Amino acid sequence: MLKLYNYKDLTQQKIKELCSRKVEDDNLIFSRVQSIISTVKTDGDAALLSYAEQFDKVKLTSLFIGKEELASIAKQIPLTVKNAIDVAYQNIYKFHQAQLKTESKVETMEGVVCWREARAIEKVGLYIPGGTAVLPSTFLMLGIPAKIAGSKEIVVCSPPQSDGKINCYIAYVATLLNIEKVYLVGGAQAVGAMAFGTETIPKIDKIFGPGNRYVTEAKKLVQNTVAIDMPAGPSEVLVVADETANPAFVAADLLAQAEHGIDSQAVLVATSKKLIEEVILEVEKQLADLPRKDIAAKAIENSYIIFAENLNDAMDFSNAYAPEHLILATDNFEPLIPLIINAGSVFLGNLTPESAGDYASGTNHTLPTSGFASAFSGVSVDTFLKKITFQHLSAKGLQNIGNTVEVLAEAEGLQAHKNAISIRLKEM
Ligand code: HSO
Ligand code: ZN
Repeated sequence: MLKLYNYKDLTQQKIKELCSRKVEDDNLIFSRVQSIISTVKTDGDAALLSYAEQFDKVKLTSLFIGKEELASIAKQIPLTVKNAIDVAYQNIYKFHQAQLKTESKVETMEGVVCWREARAIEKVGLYIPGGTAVLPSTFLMLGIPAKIAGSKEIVVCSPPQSDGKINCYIAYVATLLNIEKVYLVGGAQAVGAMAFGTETIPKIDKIFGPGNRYVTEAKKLVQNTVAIDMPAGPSEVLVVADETANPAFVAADLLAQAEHGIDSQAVLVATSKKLIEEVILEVEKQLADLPRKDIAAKAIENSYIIFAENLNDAMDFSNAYAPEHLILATDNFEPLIPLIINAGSVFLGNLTPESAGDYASGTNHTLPTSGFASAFSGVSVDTFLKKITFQHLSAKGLQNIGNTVEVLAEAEGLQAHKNAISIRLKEM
């Protein structure tokens, strides 16, 4: 069950160990993924069809589902789910729409004007996982910012079901986003196909989306050819709690994380021993009733609790861990906000579960894992944009800046740079 540590007793070495995400030997996955990618690169569609037989156990007659069929599959969606997806769509859309900002022009010297304009990455590839859990929510989280950014070509890959189709949730989200086609390709082969292109699947400029170890390894391997959103690992949560936290709520949050996969991690850092005892009991109680209890139990084995004497220590540990999700399970969360240095997404107070952000509050759930929250942001509209800088010099501007550039060019020994200024100044 959950291992318990006392923060005061932890050496720097032990903290480092607790913060390092365990990954088993990658060599086998690496060589398999390498071979899949090179086969897709050389054999194109034929490789994709054969991998579908091998991995998805389905003989595909087409590598994609077109718009009309998507619309007809989408009709099977139960009304309650359709309505829930509609609410999530609106909230995610609203939050991401607000990220589109134009920057003002800056006159750095009289006559010298500089500014930035955003342009969408034209061709983007979205990977929507299938496997043990099909995640239409991930489709919303990637598709909505792509649309808002204005990406022209949105290539969507998702593994086929055993009937060679996709489920009605994915189809419904595709219709909401006005997506032309969903390609029936999963795993490392999907990443290879989008990175290099095949007869059917267009080559894209940037790949987005989470996935299993194979997908993640594949994203790492194609980085010489395409951009990727961020390095991804198993999902994780860290809950900082004090005596105001509700043990049943905390246990539910830890288990929500644990059910994602056996290598997910759920960490509790609490300042109350009473709360810790109650959370341990609650985790056992709630776990017993979960349909995915086998998965969650394995992830819980891989998780731990730390007793910290105060919230400052708790926040220090959290920053060292750099969690993908940070839940502040305390009524008094305001003073803790400025103490947060590393986290992907933060959930404030006892009534804000991570699940809200996973699905529907508006924030994105594609977030940096494995400690990458120390240097990466989650997916947003920005992740689908490039920012291009512009500048314009008027005659006055050239006169004002000319000498500075000439002197610096001379100092660097770059005469041609200097000439590009001098030749113009002479004309004036
Ligand atoms: N917690 C996952 C996102 C997710 N949860 C999708 C449920 N569905 C990674 O942030
Ligand atoms: Zn989740």
